[in-house]
Amino acid sequence: EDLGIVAVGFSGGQGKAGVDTGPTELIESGLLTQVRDELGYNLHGHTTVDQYTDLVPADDPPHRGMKNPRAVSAVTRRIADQVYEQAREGRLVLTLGGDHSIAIGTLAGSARATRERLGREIAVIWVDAHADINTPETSDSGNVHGMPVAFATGLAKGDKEEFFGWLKDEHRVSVKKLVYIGLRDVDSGEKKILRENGIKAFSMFDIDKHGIGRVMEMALAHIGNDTPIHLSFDVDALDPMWAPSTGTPVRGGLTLREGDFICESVHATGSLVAVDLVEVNPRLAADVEGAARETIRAGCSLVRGSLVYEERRVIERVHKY
Ligand code: DIR
Ligand code: MN
Ligand code: MN
Ligand code: MN
Repeated sequence: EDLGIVAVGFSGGQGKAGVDTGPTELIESGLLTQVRDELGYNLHGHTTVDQYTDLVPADDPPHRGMKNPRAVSAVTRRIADQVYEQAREGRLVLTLGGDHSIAIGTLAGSARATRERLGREIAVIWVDAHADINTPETSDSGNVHGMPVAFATGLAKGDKEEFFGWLKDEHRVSVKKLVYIGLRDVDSGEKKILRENGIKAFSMFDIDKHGIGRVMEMALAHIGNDTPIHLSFDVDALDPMWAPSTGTPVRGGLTLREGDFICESVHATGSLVAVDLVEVNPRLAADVEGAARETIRAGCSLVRGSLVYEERRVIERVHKY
């Protein structure tokens, strides 16, 4: 099987340095060699980390309250092309971030390629402690990593070309085919947006109430059978116990096994077209022993889960006889 890689060394969607080193650390820990040698994927695309330095302007003052708006717009525009080029070949695309603003690009690229190739709209499973659906106007922080879902769905509109005006209908995803899992820190403006648009969301409360197995059944039922799925996984969906090295950790999150189960369940549908793993910041939580190493391990586990379900199932098969 073929896998397109996009490795994004970008941190401009939020204020903490170091998240741009996430993909390098994931790759250096052996993620891509495992995917190639153990899971048997043929790798294509950008297996060295892109820093996008040519796209980051020296002067980038706020626009509509957004921080680094020109840089984030230009970088996500290039990411959209990089993902599109892999996806139009019919490859599953793995993007390693970087902060979650990069999903403006990954969703745009996979939505466009899936429209062209299959004549279909993608569904989005957004696994995160946060909803990332602020518009520039509702955002308190001005950080674009809190806005990617708003831009991808068209709830936030770009204006000039250099301020996300390059996003066209072909890049958009539908709020009807969007499902959240793991929410526990949602801004009041975002709650209003979720409510008014009838967006499906499974918070940590729902996971505690129903269990992750039932939540995944309901999430996948909402999307419907046979719909191409883009999985966007923010490592902060995991409890900080498993993923301490991330920019905005929130306690009371998913266990590593619940995170893996989400990825495995999505893989098992056979409908996965793209996976993002974002917000691994090895520079953070340096006071916690082994924090960066454990966060990277967790990230690798999530990616492997999204790419191979059968391998883990073998154990069950062996025990049957
Ligand atoms: C907050 C935090 N809702 C914001 N968002 C984060 O800045 O808009 N997203 N941390 O991952
Ligand atoms: Mn996020
Ligand atoms: Mn988050
Ligand atoms: Mn498979």
